[in-house]
Amino acid sequence: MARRIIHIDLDAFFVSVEQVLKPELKGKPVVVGGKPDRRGVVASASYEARKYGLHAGMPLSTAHRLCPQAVFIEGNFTRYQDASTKFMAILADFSPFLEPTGLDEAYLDATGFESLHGSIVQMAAKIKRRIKDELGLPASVGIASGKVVAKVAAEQSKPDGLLEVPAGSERSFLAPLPVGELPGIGKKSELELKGLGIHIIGQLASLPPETLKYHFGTAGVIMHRHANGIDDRAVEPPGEARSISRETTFGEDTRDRRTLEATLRYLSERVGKSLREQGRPARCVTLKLRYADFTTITRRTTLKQASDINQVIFATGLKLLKTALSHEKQPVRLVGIGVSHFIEPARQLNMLDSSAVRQEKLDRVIDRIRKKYGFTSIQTGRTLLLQDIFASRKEGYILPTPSLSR
Ligand code: DCP
Ligand code: CA
Repeated sequence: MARRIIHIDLDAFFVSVEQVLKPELKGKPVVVGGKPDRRGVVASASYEARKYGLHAGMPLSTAHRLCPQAVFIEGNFTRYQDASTKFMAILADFSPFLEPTGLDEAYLDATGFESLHGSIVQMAAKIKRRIKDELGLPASVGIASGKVVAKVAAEQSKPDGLLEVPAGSERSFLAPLPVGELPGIGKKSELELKGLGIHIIGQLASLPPETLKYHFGTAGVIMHRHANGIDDRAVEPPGEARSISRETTFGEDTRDRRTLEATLRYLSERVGKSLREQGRPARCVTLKLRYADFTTITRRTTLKQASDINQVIFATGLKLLKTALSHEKQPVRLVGIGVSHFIEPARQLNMLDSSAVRQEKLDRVIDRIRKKYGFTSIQTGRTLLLQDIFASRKEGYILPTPSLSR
C-alpha cells in the first residue's frame, strides 16, 4: 500500500501571527523584517504584498520602493516561537510520526489513518481547522506517497490550500512544473539545468540518471528519483538536539573589540541558559564569524572537562575570537557561539573542582532571577554596553537576526 505523507506549512507565517494580534492588518500588504529605513531583508511578506513582487530575502529598501504602502513590522521572534510550539502540539495530536522541518512546517506520516478520519483529505482538513480555530493561522497541506511530492503539493496549493496527489500520479503531477519547484534544486542547479535545456521537472525526469550524476554527482541521482516522484525517505521524529547555538548579525559591520566581546558574552549566556535547562554539559565550544565580504569561518575548541558554565563558554569563545581577529582585518558582520558533544552529567559529577561547582550554582541562581525579572535584569559590566546597540525587552536584547538552536 502506498504511504500517505502529509506536508503542512503555515502561510506567510510571521505576517499571519502579526495579523492575529492586529486584525486590521488582514488583507493588506504587510512585511515582517523591519522598518524600511533599516538595513535588513524581508523575513515574511503577506500574499497581498507578494503581488508587488515582494518576497523573503529581498532588501527592505527594495520592498519599500516596490510597495510603499505596505505596513512594515519589526517582528517579535518570541511570539513566532510560541506560535510554532502550539502548532507542533496540534500536529502531535494527529500522529506520533511527526517531523518538524522548520518553525512553521512539518511532515506527518498518516499511512493507515484513513479509517480514523474517513480519509486522509478529511484528516488534513481537520488539522487545518484546528490550526485556524485555535491559533487563527492559515496553513497549506500537501498529501502524497512521499515527502518530496507532498511538499511540492503543499507549495502548489498555497495559500490556505489542500492538495492530494493520488498514488500513481506523482510523476505526471510534477512534470509540468519548473525545475526550481523541486526541493533541493537551488538557484545554482536551476541555472545549470537551464544551460542543458532543462526547464520543467518532466524533462528532468526523462533524462538518463547517468547524465545527472555526471553533472551533479550523488545529488543528481537523488534529483532524478525525486523528479520521477520516487522518495522513500521516512518521516523521522527529531532526536535530541546535538548542538545549541546563538548568533546575531550586527546592524552595521564592526571591528570594535568591546562590541564584539560584549555580544559574545551575551550570546554565551543565552547558550549557557539553554544548556543548563537541558541538563547535559558540553565538551565542545564553536565560534562562528562572518566577515563583511560574507566569508564565514567556524573555530572549535574541545574542553578538558565538559561544562555548562557561562564563563567557561564565553572564555573559550573569546580565545577563539581573539585568535581569529588577529588573522583577519575585515569588519565582522555576524558573530555566533555554539556548544556540542553533550555528555551525561553523572559521568563527571565527582570530578568537578569546587570552583566549577560554585560557578554552576551561581549561574543557576541567575537563571532563576532572570526567569522572574527578565533576562536583562542581571547583567555583567561587559554586556551593559549592548544597551547602546540593541533594543531590549523583558526576554532579552532584540537581536536583528536571532536564530534558533540547531
Ligand atoms: N523566514 C525568515 N527569513 C527567510 C525566510 C523565512 O526569517 N529568508 C521566516 C519568516 C517566515 C518563516 O520563516 O514567515 C517561514 O518561512 P517560509 O519560507 O515558510 O515563508 P512564509 O511562511 O512567510 O510564507 P509561505 O506562505 O510561502 O510559506
Ligand atoms: Ca510557511
